[in-house]
Amino acid sequence: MRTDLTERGTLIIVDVQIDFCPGGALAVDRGDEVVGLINGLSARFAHVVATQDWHPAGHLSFASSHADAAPFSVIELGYGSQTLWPDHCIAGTPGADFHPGLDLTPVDLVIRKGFRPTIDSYSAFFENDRSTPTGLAGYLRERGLTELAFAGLATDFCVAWSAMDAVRCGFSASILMPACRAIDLSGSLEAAVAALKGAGVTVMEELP
Ligand code: VGL
Ligand code: ZN
Repeated sequence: MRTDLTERGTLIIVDVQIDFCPGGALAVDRGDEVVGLINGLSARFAHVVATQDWHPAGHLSFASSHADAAPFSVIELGYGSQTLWPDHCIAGTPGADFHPGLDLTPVDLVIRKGFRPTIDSYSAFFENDRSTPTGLAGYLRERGLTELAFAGLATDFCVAWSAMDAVRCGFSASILMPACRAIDLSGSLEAAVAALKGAGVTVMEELP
């Protein structure tokens, strides 16, 4: 018998936090629109995990940590190129909280990322050196969870990097596009969607 993705799969809710919603420090256009859709999904998925961007003050990914650097400029760091962001999601501050409308009741695990001062972490699985693990792959494997669906913020950064790494780690991955919103810096959304499809991520234009 064919079962629905929601019955087999694990929903991974990416960074639905105050700073990524309108009015926040790194607001994603219409980012708050995902909240109700994600609540509807998480009530139906068998397993739910949420990620939380969680940076110390003075994090190396902040433009304010570099002399004369503008937010949204790109620099080279030891682990590769890094977009410099406005200060956001500082651990323990209100901006790092989940959106108040997000239903956390169905969430089995919250995984924080980006807490090391000198390395960013877009992906739920690895920091931006693409090799330091967050522990999420081990958690999912140990629980026998192999089929992952991603929703949240932002499509072209943390959602895309998470789904790419999921496939790299041997999971199957879908992105639920209606429940994601993008930052879209100089074509980053189009580039991300092409890369996702090339990597074998299922880009779903309708919700399951
Ligand atoms: C994110 C930029 C910086 C995201 C997090 O959640 O997509 N983007 N930190
Ligand atoms: Zn961040």
